[in-house]
Amino acid sequence: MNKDIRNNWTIEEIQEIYHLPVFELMQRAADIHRQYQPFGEVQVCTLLSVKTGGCSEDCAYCPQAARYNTGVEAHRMMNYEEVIGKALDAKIAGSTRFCMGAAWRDVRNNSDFDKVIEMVKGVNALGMEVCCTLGMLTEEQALRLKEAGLYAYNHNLDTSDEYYNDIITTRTYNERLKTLDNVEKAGLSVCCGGIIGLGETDADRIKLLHTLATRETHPESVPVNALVAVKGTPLEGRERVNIWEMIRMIATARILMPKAMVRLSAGRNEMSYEQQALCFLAGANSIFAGEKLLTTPNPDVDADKEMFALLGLKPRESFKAEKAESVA
Ligand code: SAM
Ligand code: DTB
Ligand code: SF4
Repeated sequence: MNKDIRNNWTIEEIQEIYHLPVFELMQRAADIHRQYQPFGEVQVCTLLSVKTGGCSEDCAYCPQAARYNTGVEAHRMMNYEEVIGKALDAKIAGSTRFCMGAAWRDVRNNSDFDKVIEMVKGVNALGMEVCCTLGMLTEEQALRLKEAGLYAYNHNLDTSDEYYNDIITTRTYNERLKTLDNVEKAGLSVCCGGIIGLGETDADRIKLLHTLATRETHPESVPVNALVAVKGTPLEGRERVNIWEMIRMIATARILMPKAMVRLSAGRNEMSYEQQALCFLAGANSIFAGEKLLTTPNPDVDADKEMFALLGLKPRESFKAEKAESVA
């Protein structure tokens, strides 16, 4: 049993790591990173909102919730050709993973889901890792996605169990956990992380990391989002998280889950190259590329290319985890 890959972390141990002096924390994270991840390699993923806005949920951070006036209009599901075109553009621009998002509470067995299944098949045929984030789903729905060629499913826990109800009241933490189990049972790769800057305490962040790092199998990828405070949402006035908080979160995630891809997700648009470099040094090894996340701005592809060149970063090839397993 590898001493670094553990799922018996205690809250106290995580607390201790999270509160280490920054240089010590980063050094520890960088050591683990160097040992478990190819050095200087960063996964480049592209997001596309295939069904935007009009969502029934009350997630306090989300510009797509129908109940807030954020200026995000509700759209019908995008058509197949358009989506495949966007995936191809993303591939040409250097992305190896394509993630399709829908502003749904949960997946329904209807014609929109049939369309997503076709999109998954189409993107998979381009040789990209396909990911979806569609809200809660059953094991049968997860299996249907898997059979269509889905590689990963994103479903965030967002924050601690205790703070969850202050942010979302229209579903429970346990329902989220159940979906993660369904995703795992279907043999899909789990992408699960959270958001900082919602007004949570350090203890909430530590609890979230504890929940992720004590799962029987760690998520294959862990997105760390900084809140994008969107006008019209209940969190519109929140202050931007400071970079050191992002670094603490990333470094702790890296130490707790050495083999996971830790994704520097929302919030990158406001970060300098230097700040992002610190995040990579702290163990982040994945980003979302392209000028839009789902509805909010993200650095453009040329700026990221410049940053990769300046820092000497290399994009990670697709299906690397599977290729490594088949050799072992
Ligand atoms: N509707 C599905 C769901 O909630 O699972 C999938 C799409 S949802 C927009 C995906 C994730 O985006 C959320 O779980 C949340 O972590 C993140 N997110 C949404 N709005 C955000 C914001 N303003 N800032 C940072 N992250 C955000
Ligand atoms: C994740 O953790 N972050 C992404 C992706 N998974 C789906 C979404 C960020 C959304 C930011 C707000 C927006 O653009 O609407
Ligand atoms: Fe809907 Fe997902 Fe936004 Fe919540 S985070 S309002 S479920 S789209």
